[in-house]
Amino acid sequence: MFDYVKMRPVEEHVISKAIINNALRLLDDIIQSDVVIVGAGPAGMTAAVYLARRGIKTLVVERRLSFGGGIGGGGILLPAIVVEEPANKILDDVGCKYEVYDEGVYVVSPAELIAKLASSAIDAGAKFILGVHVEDVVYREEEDKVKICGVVVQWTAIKLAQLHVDPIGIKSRVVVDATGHDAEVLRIVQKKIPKVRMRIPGESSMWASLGERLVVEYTGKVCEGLYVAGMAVATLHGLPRMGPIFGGMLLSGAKVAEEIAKELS
Ligand code: 48H
Repeated sequence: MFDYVKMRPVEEHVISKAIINNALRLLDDIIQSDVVIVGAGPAGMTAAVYLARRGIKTLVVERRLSFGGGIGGGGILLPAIVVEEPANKILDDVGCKYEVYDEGVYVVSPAELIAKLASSAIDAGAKFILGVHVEDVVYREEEDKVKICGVVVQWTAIKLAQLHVDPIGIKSRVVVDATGHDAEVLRIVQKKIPKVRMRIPGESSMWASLGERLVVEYTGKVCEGLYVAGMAVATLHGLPRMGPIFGGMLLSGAKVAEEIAKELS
């Protein structure tokens, strides 16, 4: 039992100093990472699990103050999502329970999936910063070839307040666009670095099984330093959407981690 009477009194300035010291140490560390993943949805968090488990210095930046992206909405807000094989192996890997609904078709609690993906990534050593919006990329050009070398970030609160505050740059060997339907990083590159010749047709209408297969198939490198995973793959390649089935998102995250690990090794 706890001794509820003997709570240690902590002065306000001590609380503030503890936060400032720790947060600045973290920011100083992550400002140069191997991989920056933009978006803490199912694809981004799965990629973070498998990158960090390989010992790769991984940072996830998420504009909201919470994990999970589209997982939490379930299907029309009903608290269940579907995962198909072989993505159940990823559920096993992060310790997320599931029920068998049909052969090779599983039902998962959105809250548990969010929690298990996030805690597995953190336990493996990935760092998360919430409330941070990626508004630009850092790039270099050598011999006519563009390389993405990092991201430019701003606090989401500053963005929402529409204040003019200059952002800061984070250096990384690889950036992953895991921003979901909007494919925000790819759209930045399309708009600001025309030399990459990015064409973004946008996702197509629903065809669950085809969308799931093709999202995984087309997951991978977009140009030097830039990879894409999850729903952003459908946006980039004009693939069908799939609704509240998440095997493709998880496998896409695992695949992008595998490909990046090969490149960085
Ligand atoms: C920082 C950003 C920025 C930014 C966005 O939407 P997500 O869940 O993306 P995926 O690809 O992991 O999963 C897609 C899935 O949730 C889904 O929507 C499906 C399967 N739909 C099928 C259908 O038919 O509709 O997560 C993306 C995350 C979110 O948390 C955003 O807040 C975040 O990225 N994000 N973070 N800077 N510029 N843009």
